[in-house]
This record gives sequence, structure tokens and C-alpha cells, in this order.
Amino acid sequence: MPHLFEPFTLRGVTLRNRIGVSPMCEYSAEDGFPNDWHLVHLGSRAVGGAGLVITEATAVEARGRISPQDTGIWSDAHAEAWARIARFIAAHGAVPGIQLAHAGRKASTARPWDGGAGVADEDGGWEPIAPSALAFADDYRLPHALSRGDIADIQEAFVAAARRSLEAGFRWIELHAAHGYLAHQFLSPPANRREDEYGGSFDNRIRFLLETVRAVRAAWPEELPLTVRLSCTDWAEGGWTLPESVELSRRLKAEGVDLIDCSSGGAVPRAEIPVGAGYQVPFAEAVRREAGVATAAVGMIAEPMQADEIIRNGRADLVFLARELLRQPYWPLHAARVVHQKDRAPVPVQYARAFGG
Ligand code: 531
Repeated sequence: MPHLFEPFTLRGVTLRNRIGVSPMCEYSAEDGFPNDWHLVHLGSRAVGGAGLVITEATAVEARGRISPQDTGIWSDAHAEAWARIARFIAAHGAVPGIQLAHAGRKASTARPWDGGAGVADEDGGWEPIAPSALAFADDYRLPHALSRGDIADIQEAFVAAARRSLEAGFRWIELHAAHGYLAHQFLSPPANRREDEYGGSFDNRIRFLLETVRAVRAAWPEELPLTVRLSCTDWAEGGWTLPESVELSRRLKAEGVDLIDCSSGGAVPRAEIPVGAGYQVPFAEAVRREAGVATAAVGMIAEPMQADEIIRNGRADLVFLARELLRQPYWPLHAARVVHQKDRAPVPVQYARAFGG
């Protein structure tokens, strides 16, 4: 069985180890442009030894931002700003990945440190769009329901964003279909009340994501991985379920998706989630085993031995870390020693003196 520091290959891309930097919103962009903060934030985690560094949720159109301070890639100028960051990540041995996203009805909200509620037009907000005209919660804005034409336009925006991601130097795409954002809103019955071919039955609710994947796959090079983040359960009565995630993963695999990043929650407010060490790992395990597709495990993974165990026991192909990498950008360099793989620690030459080199 492979371990945490074994390389991992998907299509023509090889990661130096099984550690990925999970997408993390920084709420620090202006007009969607990543800046020096994003360069240092993502760059230091590449220097820190991760095999894969994925950007925060990056909007495919301005309306798709969670907050006015989110990053985007809806113009060539945005792609140019990303290129410097992707280049730095790659120069330090990590594969640069981008999470392409649309927030749907969870768009136009304030940054968490400003309370997170809906932002009005006069304060720089906008009217969100969604499968159905249902607000996520009382303090969120009411979205307007997408027409068929709007749906096609958004899918085209995903394709254009994928093309720009390639131009910018990214080598890995994660489509965000989790955490209650647009694609997940189509999947989840509490958010999707449509009566056309995009709502109702399972086949109808997965249609938006499958069509988007098909279009992006056709525009994204054959030799590069296309991956999807799912919320494997809504943790809610009447919501999206794990068996649905397994079946969707099979269909996504058939469309050329290479890996499912297995998260959960976010479609409905106030869900009761049993958060604890590795609580989402069983989802990565089930999808990997039952859909026969590679998976990433994410959520409350912080200890090197815990991460190594997940890989060694074939519970997931990759582990994605978020908060622990905020605390310790160089976590992979330390983790290599803890799991007895000191010789595989991806230590930058500049730092060799600190790591016994
Ligand atoms: C936290 C979150 C996790 C799981 C369900 C809902 C929310 N994150 C999600 C982030 C944005 C900030 C909060 C994204 O997925 C973009």
C-alpha cells in the first residue's frame, strides 16, 4: 500500500506526495484579482512541501463570488494575475490547482469577520441567482431563479474559466459542487424546486453538474486532471445523501472526472454535523470503494500519523488539509519525519540546514 509520501499520478500529472492544500477562502481580493496576499499564502504552502496547492473558490463570473472580496477568473486580466502565483507554486515543486466556483444563492455575503450576512446593492452586493428563488437563510439575499438560457451562460462561463486556468498555468481543476454553492444547489432537493429537466428526479438534479463537467472536460487537455468536490451528504432529512453521491461519482467518472474530493454539508443552515477527527473520511472511503474512482479525504485531518493511516489503508488517494496548514505551512516537512519518511521530505535547498541536510 502507498503511504503519505509516495507520489501520485493522475493522467499526465504526478504529485510528489499525497498532501493537498485544500481550497481556503481568504476574502482578500479586489474586483476578483488575486494579489500579493494570495501569492504568499499559496506560495508558502508550496515551499512547505505540499504536493498539490489548490486556490480558494475562484468565481467563474462576478455574480458567483461568495463575497465582494473573493477571487475570480472571469477575464484574461484575472488569468494574468493568477499566472504569477501558479508559476511560483510550480517552481517550488507543487502542482498548481484551481477551484472553479459559482456561489449561486450563497453569493453576495459579507466576509466572516464582517458578520457573513447578505450584502445590499448599495454596499457593493448584487442579486444572486439560483436553481429556485429560495433564500439560503433569513439573513441571505433572495436569488432569482435561472432560466434555461442563464444556465447555458453559466456553463459557458465555467468553460471559459477552464481555458483561462490553463493559460494561467494551472494543471489541475477542481469544480466546486459542494458546501451549498450553485452546483450543489441543483443536487439538493431543499434548494432545488425546479419543475423542468433540471429539478425533481435524481437524473434531473445531477444534469447541471454533468453537463458542466462534459463541457469543461472537452475544453481541458486530455493529459490534465479534472476533479470535483462534492458534499457527500447534507446531514439533513430530505437532503442529498451518500448513496446519491456514490451514484453521481460513477456518472462523473464516466464523463472523465479523475477524482472526487469528499466533503459534506452546506446546503441547509443549522444541520447537525458530528464534527470530529477525520469525520468525513468514511465518505472518501465509500466513494472510492463503491464508485471505483480516486478520492481525496478532507476535514479535521491534522496529525501526520492520521493522514498516513488514511493513505496506507486505502481509505483515500489524497488527503487535503486546510486549518492545520494555516497553523503550520511547513506541516509536510515535519510530517515526513513523524511518519518515518525523512528522506522524502520535500525540503527546499534554502532550508536544508534546518532539516538535517
Ligand atoms: C466552510 C463550509 C464547510 C462545509 C459546508 C459549508 C461551509 N467554508 C466553505 C468555503 C467557504 C467558507 C466556509 C467554500 O467551500 C468556498
